[in-house]
Amino acid sequence: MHAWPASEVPALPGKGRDLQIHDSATQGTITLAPGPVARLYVCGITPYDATHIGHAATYNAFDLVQRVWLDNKRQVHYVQNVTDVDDPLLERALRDGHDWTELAERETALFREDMTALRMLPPQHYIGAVEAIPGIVPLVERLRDAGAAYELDGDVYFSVESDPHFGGVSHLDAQAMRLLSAERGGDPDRPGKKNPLDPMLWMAAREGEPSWDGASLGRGRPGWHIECVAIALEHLGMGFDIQGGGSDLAFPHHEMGASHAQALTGEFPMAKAYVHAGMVALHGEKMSKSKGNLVFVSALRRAGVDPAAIRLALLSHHYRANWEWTDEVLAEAVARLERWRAAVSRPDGVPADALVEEVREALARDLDAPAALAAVDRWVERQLASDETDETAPGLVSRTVDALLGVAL
Ligand code: 5CA
Ligand code: ZN
Repeated sequence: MHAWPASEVPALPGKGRDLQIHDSATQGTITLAPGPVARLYVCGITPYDATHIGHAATYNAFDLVQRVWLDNKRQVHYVQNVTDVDDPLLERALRDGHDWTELAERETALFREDMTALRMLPPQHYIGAVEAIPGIVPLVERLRDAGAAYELDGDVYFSVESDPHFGGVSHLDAQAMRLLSAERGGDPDRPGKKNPLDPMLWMAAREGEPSWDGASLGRGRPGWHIECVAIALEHLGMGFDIQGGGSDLAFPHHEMGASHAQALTGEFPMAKAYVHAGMVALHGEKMSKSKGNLVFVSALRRAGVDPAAIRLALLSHHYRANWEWTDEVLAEAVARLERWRAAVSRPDGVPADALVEEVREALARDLDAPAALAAVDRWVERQLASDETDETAPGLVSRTVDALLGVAL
């Protein structure tokens, strides 16, 4: 699949710091020291509805990761998937009488437009589940042949008991796992499973549903977790720096992915850091496609909201916080954008070298975007009140805000 065009990232004087980031697996903040090429995998959308503010907030967090690394003079090798065949997508297509491939293509195209408008840097590899199937099948066969998977009425399940580290990403107890498994795509109550939590690796073809050649597995389609493992291992390899997504992916998705990879390679965990963004809510409940309480990025854009203001609204919350989208959040961001633009539109002003370091420091410290915004706010306030004459200052601030926060002033 093709991704979307990259906005330019201006180079800043000097060099940024190493990224410190909260890792769910070790339950603490770790300093990542990637090689010259940092490796990032971010779980992509299931394209059955448009990009909402919750998605945008999560992708914003990982866009900041890229920007910190780029400023730290690393190259970034970034991979993202599109779950373009899965139960919720097929169910939505059936409900609305649409062709499932057309639905997936349409929503993926809209996602690309939204990401471009928000200045999110694109992945180098943007891979759909369907196109990954030829790589998924041999992995499932290997898991089965190694005794880490078993068959149940033609479907193939992964045995969580084959992984001694199981639980090491999400640290949940068995009861919590069981509840979340039922909520998030699992089938803990299906009779015949070795462990209720065991996730499906390969689903045998169902009447009326799309299916693909699975070699010795028979016709069918892939499970969700093995999709991301296959794509990540093919394009990044084991031990990449970050696997990212919203906190609702810690269990079962990232837990199961780490287990699949452990069973395949003997190594744990697949990523050096498991990074999870908080959930954005609307009217007191998590924004979700299944509940339908959504604010779409595309709808805001159509209503004339500047994408830079949407981005500032996302940045005004720490990525790990759970927060609520309200009209006030957006109104504050619109006002902030106006103030910042007024401040940099002067031909000269307050020297900004210290500001560059403050923004760098805030972001390198577990992506503290609110602290970065506060630092820019302080410069803006002084700038709007002062008669200093540093001619490089407004340009430097614009470049800093663009390069590190993805906001075009
Ligand atoms: N295709 C899978 C990942 S492989 C999937 O979870 N797709 S998704 O469309 O449901 O979600 C895409 C990303 O947005 C995930 O990282 C998910 O955790 C995140 N996300 C979904 N809802 C919210 C929300 N309300 N707030 C923050 N992030 C969210
Ligand atoms: Zn994923």
